Amino acid sequence: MDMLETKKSLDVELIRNDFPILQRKINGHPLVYLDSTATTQKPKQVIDALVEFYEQHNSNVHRGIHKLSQEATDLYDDARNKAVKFINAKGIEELVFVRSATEAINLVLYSWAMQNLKKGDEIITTVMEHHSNVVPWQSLQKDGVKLKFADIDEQGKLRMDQFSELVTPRTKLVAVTHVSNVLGTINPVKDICKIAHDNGALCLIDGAQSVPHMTVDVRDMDCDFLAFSGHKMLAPTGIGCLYGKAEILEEMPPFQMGSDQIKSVSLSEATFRESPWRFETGTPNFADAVALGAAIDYLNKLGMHNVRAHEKELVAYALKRMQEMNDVKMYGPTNPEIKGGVISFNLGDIHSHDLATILDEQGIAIRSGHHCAMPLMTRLGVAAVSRASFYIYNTKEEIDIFINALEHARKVFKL
Ligand code: C6P
Repeated sequence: MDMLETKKSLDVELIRNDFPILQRKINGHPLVYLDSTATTQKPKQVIDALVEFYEQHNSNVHRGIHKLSQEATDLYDDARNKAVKFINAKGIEELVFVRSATEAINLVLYSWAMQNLKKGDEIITTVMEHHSNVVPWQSLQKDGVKLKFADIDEQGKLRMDQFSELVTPRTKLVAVTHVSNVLGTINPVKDICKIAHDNGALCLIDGAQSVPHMTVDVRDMDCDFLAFSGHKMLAPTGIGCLYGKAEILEEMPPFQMGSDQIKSVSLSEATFRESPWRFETGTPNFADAVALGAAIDYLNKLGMHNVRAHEKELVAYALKRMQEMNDVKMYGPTNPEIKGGVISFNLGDIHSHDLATILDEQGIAIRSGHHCAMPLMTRLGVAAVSRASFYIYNTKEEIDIFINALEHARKVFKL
């Protein structure tokens, strides 16, 4: 037995008991859920928090002075404090609740980039980005803003040599993912932020695939913005966060206009409250925010270093098993130290949708297609890939079931 066998980072059996959906059968087989990169499953602690909120505390926040409204407001404010601490932000003024990572990036587009960028300014990003960190910046090209992409090397690592050359004093924004949702590559975000700052640019990190899986410390990383989604970290859909440095958010106008964000309104004009309220207009998604708070409690209890250690162990095991197979082409690093819990691959010339269908017949959920990363598909020279991704509730036994299913698919397709 090696160290990995003897030193269990998480008690996965206990964890699995918390996830009602893992008791389900799919097509007559126990569910093997290998699609947490798309969205994670929810533990009963999070589901219960949502139910309890609606059953016991539901009321609009920051509006009423009655008891229920006070309770709802306290729970909502607690949830924000939990999110602030989770990423080591300085205070609540740095944490804006949004619907998702995508909306967080769009907030930066509308409230910062559109206000500050002009013709000839440059944004540097990478070929491994999710569409949500490409398409918003493309929309500025019509105003003469240039978008430049750093490439990856043959192992799927960001070419830092090229990236450093692309960032110049013309660069106003660097927008890079922390972890690729396809390659699993963990980017050196601290170095990336430093290079951006040395050239006078701001740095936005897409944390959609890192915040749920590892310790992310915005002060240590020194990013200016960080975007992430609750539904990828055990929480419900429709709640996400934008972190921004206080001094930058304070200078930004609101992205949407309406209620709650307002200090005063006359018939001709309005003045706005400070961050984060200025950016959260209308009735916020307080119930899901409270459930996000419960998800953060759950992850803190496990310990984010244990979450990362468990995923590293699973990805190392899956990589080893897949490397032993014939006809498997994997994309992205094969070193678990620089790879999140994501393996994208193709099996012979089987289309990824066909493979996903065959696996689904055996209760195994993987994702197939372009994974909202079409520029990366073009760079890899493929139309689509299959993707297995792991989280706190996955086991090596499930990886064995997955590998057996791949072997079965090879036979069916006569590879
Ligand atoms: N990736 C996947 O299956 P939203 O949809 O806003 O919660 O997250 C968008 C997003 C942004 N950045 C990265 C790196 C992402 O992986 C995602 C979502 C999912 O890969 C759904 S397409």
